[in-house]
Amino acid sequence: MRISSLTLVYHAACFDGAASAAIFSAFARERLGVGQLVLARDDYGAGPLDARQLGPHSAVVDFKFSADPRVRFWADHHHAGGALDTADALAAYEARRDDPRLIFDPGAPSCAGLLTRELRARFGWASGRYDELACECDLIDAAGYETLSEALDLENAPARIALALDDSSSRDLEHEIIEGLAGGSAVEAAAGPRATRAIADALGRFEFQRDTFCREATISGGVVEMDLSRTGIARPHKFLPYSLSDDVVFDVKVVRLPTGVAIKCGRNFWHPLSDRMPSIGEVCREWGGGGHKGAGGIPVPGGSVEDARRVASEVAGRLRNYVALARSSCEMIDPIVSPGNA
Ligand SMILES: [Mn+2]
Repeated sequence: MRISSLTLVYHAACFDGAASAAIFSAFARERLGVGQLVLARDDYGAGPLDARQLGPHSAVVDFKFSADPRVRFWADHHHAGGALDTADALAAYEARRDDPRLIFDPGAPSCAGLLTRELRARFGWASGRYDELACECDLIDAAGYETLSEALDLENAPARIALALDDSSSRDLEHEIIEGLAGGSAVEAAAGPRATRAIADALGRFEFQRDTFCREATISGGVVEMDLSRTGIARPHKFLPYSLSDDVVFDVKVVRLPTGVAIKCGRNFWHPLSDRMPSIGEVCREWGGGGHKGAGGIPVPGGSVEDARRVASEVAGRLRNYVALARSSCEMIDPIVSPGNA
């Protein structure tokens, strides 16, 4: 079947979303004979997929499914609660379970990796030029770095593009990058005019965050606390707070968002105690928030900065208890590593 025009919805402000869109657009042109591709963005903040932007033939990558029959293709790796977020979407997915055009694996580290594998297996579309990009996405989207310094290394093109996308809401930038990545080279995608500017700006903001964190952070008992509400930083870098000291297991930040003040929390996967810590999303749930094991948030609806700081210090207190507990049980379980025997 030849499709003259296809609308491609991708996960906005995300390297894996852009890479998935790049790979799928190549598949659509080469394999489906699509003449015109219309790119549309959507993001997880805002309920179900925005059906207003769908065309008669649509594909969705790295983003949630929709029961709308115009969604012909779908690929996602987000957990089921996010990817199939409504009863309608879930029922429509179940009804089309055997449709090879629906690709879902919540265990896949990235959607781009999932797409390259499955487009090859299901449609015989093998394009080796995206294998490297898919590996980069597996690393970046699942934060699969061996060390914190690898996670904070911004010398390579994929990491720089990811930082710029993370920090931007520009459709034009995303489209330029998607087109660049479709060519198969992250280095070239990073060299486009919009990307060059966006990367320089993002690196500047990254350094500003580093300085600000050093100034605002209080570290105690394995937990770093920061009030960023007066710094203009609404989207603090996920891993940068862990570089403040070797002893950071968790971070708890007060931020000011357009919707009000909120608390953002994270867990440092590279800390030796991390594996024995509870999911930070579960901890946030106790204060009315949510998230997953590595990152969580708590809204403070209608609250003041002081309210948020109070909640943040309660959460931080709880997290310090978990760290202390793990440290003391570590001494009991394994006397070789206990400080008393060092
Ligand atoms: Mn993804």
